[in-house]
Amino acid sequence: MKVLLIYPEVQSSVTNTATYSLPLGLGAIATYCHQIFGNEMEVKILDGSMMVHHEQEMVLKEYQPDIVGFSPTIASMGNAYSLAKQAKEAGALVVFGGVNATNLWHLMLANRPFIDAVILFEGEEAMVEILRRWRAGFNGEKIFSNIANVAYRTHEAIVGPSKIRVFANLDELPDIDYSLFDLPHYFEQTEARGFGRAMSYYAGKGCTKRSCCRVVNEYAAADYSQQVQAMKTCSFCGRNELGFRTLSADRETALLRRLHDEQGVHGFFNIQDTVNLNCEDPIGIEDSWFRVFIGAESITPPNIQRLKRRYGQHLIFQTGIESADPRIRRMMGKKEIDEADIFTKVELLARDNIQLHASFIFGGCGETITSMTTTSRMIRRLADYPNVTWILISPQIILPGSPDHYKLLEKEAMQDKWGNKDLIDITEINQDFLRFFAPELTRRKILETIGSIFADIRAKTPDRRLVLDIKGVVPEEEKTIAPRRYYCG
Ligand code: B12
Repeated sequence: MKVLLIYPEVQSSVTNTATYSLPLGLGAIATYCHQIFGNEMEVKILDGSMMVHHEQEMVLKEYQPDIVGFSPTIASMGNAYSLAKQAKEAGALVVFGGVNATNLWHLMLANRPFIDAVILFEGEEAMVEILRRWRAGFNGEKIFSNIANVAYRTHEAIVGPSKIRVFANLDELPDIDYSLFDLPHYFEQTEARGFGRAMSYYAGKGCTKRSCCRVVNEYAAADYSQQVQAMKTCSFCGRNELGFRTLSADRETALLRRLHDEQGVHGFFNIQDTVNLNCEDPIGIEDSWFRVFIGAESITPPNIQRLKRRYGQHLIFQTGIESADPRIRRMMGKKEIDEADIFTKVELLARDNIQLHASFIFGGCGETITSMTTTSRMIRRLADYPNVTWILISPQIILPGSPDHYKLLEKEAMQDKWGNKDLIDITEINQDFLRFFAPELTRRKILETIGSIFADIRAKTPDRRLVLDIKGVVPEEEKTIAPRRYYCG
């Protein structure tokens, strides 16, 4: 049984940060299935951050897989469709998974005859069951019927899952087997880009805003969707899981020590949305740095001390500040903190030698020239702090499943335009969003503002390794901004 798992190359939202992240979702699926099927299953993961679309086409052709699984984002969906068509024409079973597919599953099955099934939410158990049935010789819709999380097509209809299953306790999942990735090539890239031997890992899923409910293993599908839609999350977030689950502290520690001792990893990106603030047990790796996500409001002296005790002295906080205007932050679903608060926090971090990677979004609901100017001023000032080492600004991506996407679709004309699209042009949908919800702004104005902030900062910090990064733009737009990405060589 030959399985090929593909993270397609990004097309429409340039983010070269891809070089530090492995497709962990595919790693998780491959690990889980491999554990069940052992050598009966041959599996290969193609990482579009390290190989271009054309190379993926070539491998797909040569490898001749029986089953191909795709994990696209909004920004790589077009490439995913074209590879999926190729795979189907070569006779493979084609399944999609991941957040974007979970949000668009119905349209995808309606519009793309070359997709056999979409696996919603967590894919481990569903994928194992599909492989089991394939191996047993099932065919047609029998491969997919009545499996939790699986949506598929019959001759007559599109069938959604009746049940959703997730791992309430993440400790039941095996550690991702990193040897399934092309690690030599990956480390070559992280080293060439100045990160050293760095690795991404997850220590949890969900975020604190999703933690309103206790996660259980099984839900009726309608109940799960209703609960997801009832959560008050950040307005721009396209994620869709319930709850905030963390690995146990000991599991995280063991994973990190193994990566450190066996793979020589000295830099860790914890991609969990909000770092676990409830654990202080030292991990005991003092020669490595850790980058963690933390909400601006959680940057307090006790939390700093707690995280230093756990992760050591070389900490980097990645914080989505998004806007300096409390009104816009509130609209985005963030806590209402203002400019002065943010600077107090940056100074707190400076005292503890903690670096800040700060990100911002321009063009959220209610954004005006004035609010964007307030944020621009703050960003320019932040660049004066030596411990601020990364500034990322993006025009908002209107992600399927996000509260802002729903809001746009409430407009009748927008429902007609976007309601049936399973391939989204990120610039066009952003322009439509601005017309309705931030009418003082245009995308061009936003890009000009980002360009001028970067030009000013570049002029005043010619010798500093301060990264000026942008995402949510297409390549032609990116050229007009000229980001400064030391990590890209
Ligand atoms: C790390 C990360 C990145 C990294 C690297 C990604 C990589 N190489 O995998 C970087 C920084 C490069 C990145 C870039 C982007 N990202 Co990103 N990223 C994430 C993040 C924080 C974690 C993903 C992760 O690894 N999770 C851990 C794994 C174990 O979980 P998982 O991926 O969800 O996988 C599980 C299921 O989804 C499912 N599954 C996933 N794939 C598949 C495939 C099959 C076949 C099956 C059966 C199941 C399955 O099973 C898995 C195991 O349970 C998520 C947010 C989040 N926490 O999910 C956003 C997220 C995935 N990113 C998102 C976006 C929008 C982007 C960008 C477009 C943004 C930008 N910067 O311009 C780019 C696009 C990059 C691209 N090439 O397409 C969105 C996607 C939404 C959407 N509708 O597309 C997310 C959900 C964040 C959000 N706020 O909404 N990202």
